[in-house]
Amino acid sequence: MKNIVIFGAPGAGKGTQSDFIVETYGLTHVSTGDLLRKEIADQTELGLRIKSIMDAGQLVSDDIVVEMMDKAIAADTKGMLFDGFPRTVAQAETLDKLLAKHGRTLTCMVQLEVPKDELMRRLLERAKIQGRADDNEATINNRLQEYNNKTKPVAEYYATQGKQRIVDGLGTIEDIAARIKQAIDK
Ligand code: B4P
Repeated sequence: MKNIVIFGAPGAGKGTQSDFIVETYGLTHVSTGDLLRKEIADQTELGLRIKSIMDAGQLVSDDIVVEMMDKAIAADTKGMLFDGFPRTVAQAETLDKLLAKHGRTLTCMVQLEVPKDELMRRLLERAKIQGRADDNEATINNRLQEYNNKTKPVAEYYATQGKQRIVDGLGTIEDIAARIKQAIDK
């Protein structure tokens, strides 16, 4: 059973490539961004609490996302693709513990590498199509800063474990998917 993390800066293509990975390996897709946005859309108590944090491009607290992941892992029987999680070293450590609790280990972490100007271009393009509240230039800059300060160290965490697979995230969606498959099957 595979358990995989897809990792990268905002706009690197995590959500986009997730569709391909879950289909190829028969995994359950869990996106913390999607789960959090659903809470906001449903106007739950949690949604009301996190809306201003996400609109400002900041990370939601570890406690909230960890609780969501605990439930998601407990409900899964197929193996999982973690999209947008972990985003801090504390979340990465917790993921190892949650997987161990269910007798699982992480197979690998796929890291999509895309230069900053292309990340900005993609997210501003998505803003025109989807109108997501956090896809504007000021908020994207905050999200990239959060990524550099809090999320990038997660890459080192997996490198130390020998689980990091770096993939060039530039090119067509199909070309990148082929590179990801090669990296996972290695
Ligand atoms: P996410 O939903 O994870 O948003 P994201 O980083 O922007 O990535 P996403 O998957 O949506 O975009 P993708 O790169 O696929 O997080 C949003 C917010 O939720 C965070 O800022 C934070 O507040 C909160 N959050 C989520 N998880 C959290 C956690 N664990 N802890 C704390 N807070 C958390 O694609 C971007 C665009 O690029 C798309 O429009 C796509 O069409 C395009 N694209 C993709 N591949 C392309 C390619 N090859 N060429 C051209 N365009 C491409």
